[in-house]
Amino acid sequence: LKGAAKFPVPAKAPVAVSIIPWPKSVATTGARTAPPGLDLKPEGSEAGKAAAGFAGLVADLFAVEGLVRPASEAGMPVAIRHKAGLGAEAYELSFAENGASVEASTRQGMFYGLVTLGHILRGARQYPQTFVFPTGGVIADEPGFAYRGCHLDVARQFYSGAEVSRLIQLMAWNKLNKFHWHLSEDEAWRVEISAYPQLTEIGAWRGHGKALPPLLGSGPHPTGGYYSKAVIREIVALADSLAISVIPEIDMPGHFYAALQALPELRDPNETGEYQSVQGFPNNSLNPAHEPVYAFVEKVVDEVLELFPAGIFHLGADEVPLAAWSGSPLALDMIEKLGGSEMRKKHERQFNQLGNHGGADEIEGSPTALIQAAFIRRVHEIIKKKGAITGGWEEAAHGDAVDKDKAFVIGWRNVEINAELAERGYDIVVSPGQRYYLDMANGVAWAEPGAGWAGWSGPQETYEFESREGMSEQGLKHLLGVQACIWSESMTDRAIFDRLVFPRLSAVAEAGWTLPERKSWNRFKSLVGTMPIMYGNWAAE
Ligand code: TNX
Repeated sequence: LKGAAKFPVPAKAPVAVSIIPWPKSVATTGARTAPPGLDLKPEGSEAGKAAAGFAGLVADLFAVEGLVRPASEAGMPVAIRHKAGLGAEAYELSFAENGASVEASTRQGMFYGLVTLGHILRGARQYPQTFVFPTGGVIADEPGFAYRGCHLDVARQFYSGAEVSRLIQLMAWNKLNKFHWHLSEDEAWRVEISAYPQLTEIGAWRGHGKALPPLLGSGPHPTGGYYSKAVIREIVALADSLAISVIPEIDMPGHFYAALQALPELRDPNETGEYQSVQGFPNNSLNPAHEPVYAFVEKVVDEVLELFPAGIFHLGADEVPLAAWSGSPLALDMIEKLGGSEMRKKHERQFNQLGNHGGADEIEGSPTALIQAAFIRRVHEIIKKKGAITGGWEEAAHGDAVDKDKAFVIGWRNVEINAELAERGYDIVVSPGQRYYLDMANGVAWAEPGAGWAGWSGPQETYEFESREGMSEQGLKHLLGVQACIWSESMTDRAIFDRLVFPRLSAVAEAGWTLPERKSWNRFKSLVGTMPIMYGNWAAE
């Protein structure tokens, strides 16, 4: 053929393996045609669990590819066994002419070794001109951070249990290990609480006579929904099989409108006037001065911790309006008790003078902050009493309301806040809106969906952000890791979700796993096309 020379097939395949996030050390040798599926040969019960988790994962994510062979068919043998002395999530993956072995000291490490092998196999199979399957050598790997999270806001849009499971599977394929589940908001309450059925009967739905009028708030989600305890248990078990722990969030005291519509008795009965949240919700915050609130919170904490065995309760604490409770006699009395009559005067009918505010710095030293900190302290004590750790957004650190050794906070408003909080001794997870909020647009092109309050961030900007930068040696000791946050106001359909979440989820995952000196945008860019995304795979319930 005459024109054929113009499009030559590469004579020799480049020696490259496809892995995201990139491992600590890759010393593989040789190249062979991708083998048929893997024949997993676990030794011992932990190895068995890792193998089962992996086999289930690839069966769901890559149904037609058959990465793991059924027992009846011959695949490439993969030994999975215990090896002492490796770190909690570390593994060693060794290759031979016709076989591989995965060694780790934990089930998690074994699972990650298998995931790496799965990446290599898929790459070599699907792009044989680009990626190889090794015949020798070792990949020795472990993550740079212990906390590698992804958060999902299921209030602004409802995601079915199947959709949540699918996201968790994609997290596992990226070696993310913490699923932060944002279960309550102004717009909706999404978790079954037996003691208060109204929370979901009313608070999970909008429309006539329900928590929200159809058009108030963000996002058209006319039907709503919630997770039953049975569904949550299934999802938590799935996550566990994929080395992911689940962190539930009940956002308090702000962002509480739906629950307050369901349980109006939680309001100060004598409250007057209207204050607004930054998103325009009227009187949306749980009142720290109303005593029945604490019995309610204790019940919720109880039931939630019973559902989520990770032993972490994220209490939210973000964006309490500056004028919150300014028309509540109970709150004004509390402010006076804690801060004197001047404070009380400052707060009285504040809603007439000030607009909408969110963020810790804006409320610092304000009357609102005073009683918000008292609220967080009390809820923190409830959580501690149950033996659990408290999570919170950065505002939870306001007024030093939580014990630093029993809590962690997530910095979100800017890229500097994390260094400040770490310096003050808080364990922190880094999730700046500017880089890790996956609802922010990918760019400024006219057709890009997404929000813009924190600017835009393309995959490269997200990838290249380095959370360790600007941290002192002391601060680095408190840096737990990184988190991608999927806020859902913009996720009005699934194509938009995919456009916003992928591949930036993988970019954050690599930032969480791969040491800064091993990160490379060019390598990441050349590999990321092999990563599965949600598109086309949303299972209906
Ligand atoms: C700020 S981040 C919020 C959320 C919004 C998000 C949108 C945070 C703790 N609060 O309520 O969904 O921005 O980007």
